[in-house]
Amino acid sequence: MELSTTLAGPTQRAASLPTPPPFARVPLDRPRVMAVVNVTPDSFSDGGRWRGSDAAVDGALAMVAAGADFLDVGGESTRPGATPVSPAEEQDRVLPVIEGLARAGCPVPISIDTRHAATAQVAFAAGARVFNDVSALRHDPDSLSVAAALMAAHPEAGLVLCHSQGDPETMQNAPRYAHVVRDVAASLAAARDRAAAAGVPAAQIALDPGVGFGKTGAHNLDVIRGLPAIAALGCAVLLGVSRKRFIGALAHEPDPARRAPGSIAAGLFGVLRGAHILRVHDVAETVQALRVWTAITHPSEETSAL
Ligand code: HH2
Repeated sequence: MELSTTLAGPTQRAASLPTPPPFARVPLDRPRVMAVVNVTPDSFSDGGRWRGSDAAVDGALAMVAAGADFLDVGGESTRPGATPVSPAEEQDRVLPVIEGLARAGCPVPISIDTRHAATAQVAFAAGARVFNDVSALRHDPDSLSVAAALMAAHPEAGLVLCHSQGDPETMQNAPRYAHVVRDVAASLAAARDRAAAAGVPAAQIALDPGVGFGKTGAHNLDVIRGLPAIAALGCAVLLGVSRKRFIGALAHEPDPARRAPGSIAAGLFGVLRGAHILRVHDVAETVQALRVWTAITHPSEETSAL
């Protein structure tokens, strides 16, 4: 069998869809990197990484220097089985970092990774311009109206709606779907429509299939393969596979900090299938992989002069 025939199915691109408009002012004409800045004691791979907010600010700016296009600051772990934290505690963790980044003139948009409307509000007041909610505005009853108000007040800002089934505490207890790709795409379409009905334009929305959020390893692989169904919804697509449990299982690597190669493999495949933004811990490694990827997939003056 011809190699091209063998590869036709799984490597098919997201059927030449138009490029979505810039997300939080970042053009999506090439794959972009969102760096994870967790200021939590218990995140599954980088919990406790920073000793204080100054170290987190320095670490985040180093990730920008390494090529990150967004910084995603989070103060609550949403790993499976995580204990929820109060909005007040979450804000104590994230605000000094967002304020420090804003003071330092951070050149890329700062995202706040939160399920709490009040945290999104204070984060925006401190300078954040992306609201990333892994519950797609379902966890906190105020989130829909707050997201709509923030997006209206800041037309250059972005909203990430991420699919999850259940809450972090219980979501990995036997997750079930009739058809995981169809169910996730339908749920994201509904989340987008709900936000649109509240006044958020589709151009300000990115959709994320929520790898690991109420999904088995097989579900995760299916949603990555099925990304064209999500890209077809017409919004920017964000994908977070970095260091996740299914990468560890496939790579036989129990240490999350050693899962960059597997994460990059999954991320690049996601880009081929329609992801515009990869949420990653290993910024320099991912940026290098994407530069080579982009040079091959998007011939330019630079590549023809090699
Ligand atoms: N994954 C995590 C957290 N936030 N946001 C989006 N949009 N997509 C994701 O896949 C996603 C996310 C979980 O990863 P991490 O932040 O590294 O771990 P923890 O939740 O333990 O802090």
